[in-house]
Amino acid sequence: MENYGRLDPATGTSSRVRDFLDRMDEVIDFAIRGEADLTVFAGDAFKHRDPEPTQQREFAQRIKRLADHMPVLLLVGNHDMPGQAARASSVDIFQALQVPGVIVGSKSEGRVLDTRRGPLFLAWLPYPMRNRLLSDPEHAGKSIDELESALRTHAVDILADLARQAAGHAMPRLLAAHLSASEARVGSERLVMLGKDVSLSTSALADPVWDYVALGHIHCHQEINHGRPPAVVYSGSLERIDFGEEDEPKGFCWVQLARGQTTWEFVPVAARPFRTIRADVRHAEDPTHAILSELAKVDVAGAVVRVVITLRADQAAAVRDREILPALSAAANVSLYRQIEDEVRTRLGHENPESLTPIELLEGFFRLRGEDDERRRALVALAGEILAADVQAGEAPSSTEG
Ligand SMILES: [Mn+2]
Repeated sequence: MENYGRLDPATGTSSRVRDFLDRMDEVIDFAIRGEADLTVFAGDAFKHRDPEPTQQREFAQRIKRLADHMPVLLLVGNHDMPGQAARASSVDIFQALQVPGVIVGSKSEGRVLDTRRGPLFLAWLPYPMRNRLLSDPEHAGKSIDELESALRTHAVDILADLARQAAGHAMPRLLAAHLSASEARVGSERLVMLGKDVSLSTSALADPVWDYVALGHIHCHQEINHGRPPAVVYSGSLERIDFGEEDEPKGFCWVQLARGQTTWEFVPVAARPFRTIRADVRHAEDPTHAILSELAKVDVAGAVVRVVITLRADQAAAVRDREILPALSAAANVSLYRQIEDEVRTRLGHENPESLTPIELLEGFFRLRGEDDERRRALVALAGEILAADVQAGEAPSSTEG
């Protein structure tokens, strides 16, 4: 993820990609220092399935360093996956080169893995992808809802089969999966995915046969089995993707895996902070002075910062960027947003915005932001789903499927 970054001429990579690599180094240093027996990477190595060579090299160097010390499972997430099954994922190269210690989880599987402190049963399920079902003639002509239901059944069947296999092994058992659990809180990745995502209920994952369930896909760290065994845990992303994740801690999970006695902890990493500073200066005599005094309250050192300034149209000339920006020189990245009172109405292109529906307002907002037609339609469709889901939740509070 390169947003809020700038190109670092010394290394040829985005400063934000460097942040992710630095966090990865933190995890690897911790794992090696702590003599970990296994590393589970729960998917989505890159933003796209065709990462640029520099990013591939930096990722590969780190995986190699880790794999020299312990086995590493690289689970394949949706961002790593090609649309067609015959094409390679962004991490298949590790399999092709048979890098010792690296297991690429491109197809679901369970196996006994020997580690320096003994064997465990390790199973994994990569992202359940709708496109893969489409190639099966059994599903030809099905609607999107029917496909979604078929895909969910398919994933649940695989999980049940992996659990049956695990039950035959009297040793610690770990399941890794890359998917949405319907009880999980989601954030900005909802927009990143821009499409419908099949979600499974936590009960399909929380089979007591497992000692720990490691999940990838959702950026927000959370445990979704309410503290009951097994822990079902999204480690979350190592860095923030956008301001929606401003208040989320970032890190990884350190697990002491034992049959029936697993313990785990969340270990925070030094992810780059994101800070939103709001300055409503509509009633200020000197708007620039008022903004500067808001800025002085916040530690912006090294942070990705956005300043949202609310002002009157006649104050525009009194907000002086050349005085504001130097006050933010310690920040890693700065964006200034001006919200001008009254202008909001005319910008929406409607004399009476109060008469617009929430969806129409949102459509107008995305238009103003300059989103292209295709993305705008996708965003509005997603918003429609979210609004509809809220209505459903209100009608049937006992339902956990959303
Ligand atoms: Mn994902």
